[in-house]
Amino acid sequence: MLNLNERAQAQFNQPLSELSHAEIYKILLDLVQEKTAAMPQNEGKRKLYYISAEFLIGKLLSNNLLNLGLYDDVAAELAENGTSLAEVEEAEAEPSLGNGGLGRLAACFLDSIATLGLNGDGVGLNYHFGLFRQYFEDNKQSYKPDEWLDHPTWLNKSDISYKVPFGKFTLQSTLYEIDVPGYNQPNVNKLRLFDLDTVNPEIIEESSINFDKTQIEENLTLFLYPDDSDRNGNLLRIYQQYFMVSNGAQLAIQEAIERGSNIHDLAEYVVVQINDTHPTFIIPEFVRLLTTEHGIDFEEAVEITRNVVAFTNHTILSEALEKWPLSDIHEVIPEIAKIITKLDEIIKDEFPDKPAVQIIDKWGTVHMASIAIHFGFSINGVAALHTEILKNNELNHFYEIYPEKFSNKTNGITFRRWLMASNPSLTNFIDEHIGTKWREDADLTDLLAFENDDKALDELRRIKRENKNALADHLQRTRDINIDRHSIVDVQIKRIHEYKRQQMLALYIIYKYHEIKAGNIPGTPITIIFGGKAAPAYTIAKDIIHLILSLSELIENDLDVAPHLKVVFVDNYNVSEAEYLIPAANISEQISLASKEASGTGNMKFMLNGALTIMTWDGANVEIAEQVGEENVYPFGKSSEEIVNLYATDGYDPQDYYKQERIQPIVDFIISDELMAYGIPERLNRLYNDITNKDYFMALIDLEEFIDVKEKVYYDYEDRRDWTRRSLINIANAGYFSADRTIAEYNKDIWHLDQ
Ligand code: 26Q
Repeated sequence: MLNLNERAQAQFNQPLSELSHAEIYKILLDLVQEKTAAMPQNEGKRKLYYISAEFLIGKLLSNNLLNLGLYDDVAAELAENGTSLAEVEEAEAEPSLGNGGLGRLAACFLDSIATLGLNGDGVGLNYHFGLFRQYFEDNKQSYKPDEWLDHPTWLNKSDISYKVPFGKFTLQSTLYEIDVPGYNQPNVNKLRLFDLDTVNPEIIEESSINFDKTQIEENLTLFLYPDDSDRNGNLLRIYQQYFMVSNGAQLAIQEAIERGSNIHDLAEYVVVQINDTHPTFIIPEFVRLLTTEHGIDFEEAVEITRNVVAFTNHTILSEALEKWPLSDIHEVIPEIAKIITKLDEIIKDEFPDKPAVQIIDKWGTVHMASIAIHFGFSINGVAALHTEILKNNELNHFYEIYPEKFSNKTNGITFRRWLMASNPSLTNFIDEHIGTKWREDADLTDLLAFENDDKALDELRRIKRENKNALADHLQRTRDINIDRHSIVDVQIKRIHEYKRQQMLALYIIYKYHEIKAGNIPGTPITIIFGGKAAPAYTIAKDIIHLILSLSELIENDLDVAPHLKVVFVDNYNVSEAEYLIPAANISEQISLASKEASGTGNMKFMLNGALTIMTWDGANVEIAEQVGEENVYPFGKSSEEIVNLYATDGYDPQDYYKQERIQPIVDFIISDELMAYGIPERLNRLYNDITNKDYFMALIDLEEFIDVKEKVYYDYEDRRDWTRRSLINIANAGYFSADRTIAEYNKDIWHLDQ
């Protein structure tokens, strides 16, 4: 018994049953904070700093209760008092500290690092308004600041603070910390978020996300990825990145010295994993700190740094590989610009005939990935296919020099959040059928024994139905959206990007709309759900949102079609929305253009929750098919080799596909009068022209095959028993995608922390 009622009396002078959700939330927040504050930190000579621009941690109450072993007791006491954790958690604001997969991966990793008892903290920034809060108006994406800090949070203010010297001024940081307990572990780690006391929300213009980009003291930690379409925006990003890494490096060095390092042996005490290139300035920053603050000569400082830093790459898209003009770096951080120039000289001396591996190119642009690969000791990709493409294509010049630095670490997800906390009915089902050992080792294969057990399959169907009801209630309560509770739930949730091909699913919707109009009624009504944000400066991505919202409205208003097909775009998609959507889904849309999705992690969450995957041969989809068997997924589309080859030979022309009989009317519908009644001509025309003339991410190349596979999927769903059987097989084979497995691999091959 936790005696929540006593706490209710002490804190609010009322019994628990009289308190609001927000008040109960506060009680539970305090309870958990007291527990974790009393737990010792993980220890060990060597410590990991996982440094990342994003930590998409989601709400923490359920997850922390679960990891601390308090979940069942709290749930029981709340039930006795007429409420539930789900209701209480509605009062928690989701921290807005991330954007997509890279940020959520960092959060899953923190959970696994703590669960494996490893000595490792996260390091990042405390963005006051996060990315942005997305809402829809006139079928368009609009923006608000995400005011998550106005609610009670898990942040604890520390007394740690560092001076960060920019060229023109010095800023003093404040460190906030969030405790990270592992599952059933006696010790905790921390997520450490640096901030600036002088940040001033007042500088944001009324009902917008615009602000004066030159007021660094006031704007530095306002937003994640502030608009960088002009020079001041670029400079602000450099200010942010340097502020993050300078604090991180100073923290790592100080703590290493406290644990006994004499600085020369820093690499025995510290390993820094940089999450994509955003924290790459930590390399020259270590060199600066070691030389100027700790009296080490330049050569040795470079050598020490090289043994401390490891780099994870999350993309092969060239536009996402960070490059900065040296002059911009010089303007913000002249000392760092000088060190980068010296590092570049080392590389130019060593590899005079290899311009592809240079740090500073002939236009004076600094390639951040080059710094990370030359001056880190490890580089890894995030899925087997992705790592092969890095080695053989994108980063081949580096692989030839440093084959020993390259490795693959296929991504994973924490089963604590993505199964135990978000899908308690399925969790109970698993416990009842195979016991609870899977909670430790993620091995679910014993479920395969129930493949033909009618009782178990019926139970599994009932769970999916319940989760659909929970989703339907949620959409109804939060957005006044009504979905058919008996429909097949088909979901694509991820950042909006052409390579992920939300537009291809939109084109399929146009196809299906006309099929239904023609009288071909699907056996079961279909609900297709999208969620995701478009980067504010990414015009085509915003046009894709507009197309989907316009289609949704058109279908809603068509009384012939509406009973059979519904299209929902969930606004402000985030971790909390995912926790409703994924357990309810029947179909997982993983349809990126082959070779472009580094891994995907949503794909793993859907599989674990019993959805069947429609997939291209891309990222970790390849490994999902390998684990579950090709007969239990729905693959289609061109292979990554074919696509890589098409890019190399400039061999794709959308007109070749547009002219196909089935395709042309679908694409033309984008600019039809019918759709224009709900859409904006400028946007729909722009998207139409892009798809028919450019289609850089080849939405049309796989459309024929996609339509056929979609039709097969809906047809197969009519055999509920066999569908549920394959759903069970998917769940049973998801164990490989546990982040605990991924983290064990990082530790064995890269970090070498004591356990
Ligand atoms: C780059 C240049 C300038 C400004 C911003 C950026 C930028 C910002 C965010 C580049 C990349 C990102 C985010 C990338 C991301 O989320 N990648 C995803 O990482 C997941 C975890 O490894 C993978 O599963 C996904 O496949 C990958 O898309």
